[in-house]
Amino acid sequence: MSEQSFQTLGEFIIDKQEDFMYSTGELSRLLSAIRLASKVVNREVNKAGIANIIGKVGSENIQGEEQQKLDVLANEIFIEALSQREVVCGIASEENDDYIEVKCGSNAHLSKYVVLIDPLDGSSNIDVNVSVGTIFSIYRRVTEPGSPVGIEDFLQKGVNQAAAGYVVYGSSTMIVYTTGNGVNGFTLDPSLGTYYLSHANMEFPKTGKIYSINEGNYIKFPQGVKNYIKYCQREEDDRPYTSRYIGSLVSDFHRNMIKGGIYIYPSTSQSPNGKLRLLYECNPMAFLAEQAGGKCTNGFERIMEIEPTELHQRVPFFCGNREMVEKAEEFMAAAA
Ligand code: AHM
Ligand code: MG
Repeated sequence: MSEQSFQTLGEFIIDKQEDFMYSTGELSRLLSAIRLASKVVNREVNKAGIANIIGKVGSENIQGEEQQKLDVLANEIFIEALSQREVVCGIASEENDDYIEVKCGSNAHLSKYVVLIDPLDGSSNIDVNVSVGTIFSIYRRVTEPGSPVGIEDFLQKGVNQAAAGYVVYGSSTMIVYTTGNGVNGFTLDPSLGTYYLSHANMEFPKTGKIYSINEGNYIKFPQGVKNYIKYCQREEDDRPYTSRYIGSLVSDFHRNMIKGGIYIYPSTSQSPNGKLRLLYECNPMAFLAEQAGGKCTNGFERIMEIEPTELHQRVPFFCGNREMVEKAEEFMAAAA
């Protein structure tokens, strides 16, 4: 193990604080709050199987408390960690209809950051013991600090992100994030409860051979996507490619960034904007992808330049190796 491997996430955050112009340490404190909340969620995710058993026993007692769903619990854990530490002035979550104004303490409303979060993405995978993740996106507010946060603080283009990242609760738990100076990954040592820098300067390999898409929906896909899938399957040059789809965006993205691949959730005949949310899922992944040398579009235009119009807006999503995304875009343009 190199000496660098012993750098903890806490040390890394402090080291990098100087990279930000006019830094007051606020973004560092915010990232530390996310780091802490992720450990609590990790503990809950890890005992999901056993908690279920306890829940069944518990439901027989007089209190009759129901087992809380993990995505609801994860939402509460992140919101609490972020608001109690007074490191943000507002939070928008995939789990909540509207954004939350944080005004619990004297400093919160002076904070200059808002967070958008998908607290437990792919949560339908929990029942079958498959990896899930948390996705977060951080912006500087556009309204004056001291005034109440407004919807315009959240409806910002992805290019304005100050930081973004994800936690993958997998065979090991990792935090991967960017503040616009590359992408770094940290693996949790569960015995110490400490994240260590394990993947410095993560980058997509130049070429990739994996395509990730829910092919069960093939019949509903646009012609360009159908043609691209056929291209991936053709026996020619370095093809056919390998098909891998977990159905958990964070895990599919993580694998593709390490091994080289493309993830697609396109529009379908039933859902013209696809399934994934621009603000909670696509923008943060796009920021990470671009920082790792990849590309992210809706099939035609850059995800991070789409003007958001509502909090829960959905967009078609093509994300991964630059070359692969550009090839898919060629098929989309040809069939448009
Ligand atoms: P969720 O936010 O409701 O969990 O949905 C997002 C998830 C992604 O993690 C995953 O890539 C996708 O939905 C899978 O959708 P499908 O089952 O339609 O393929
Ligand atoms: Mg989600």
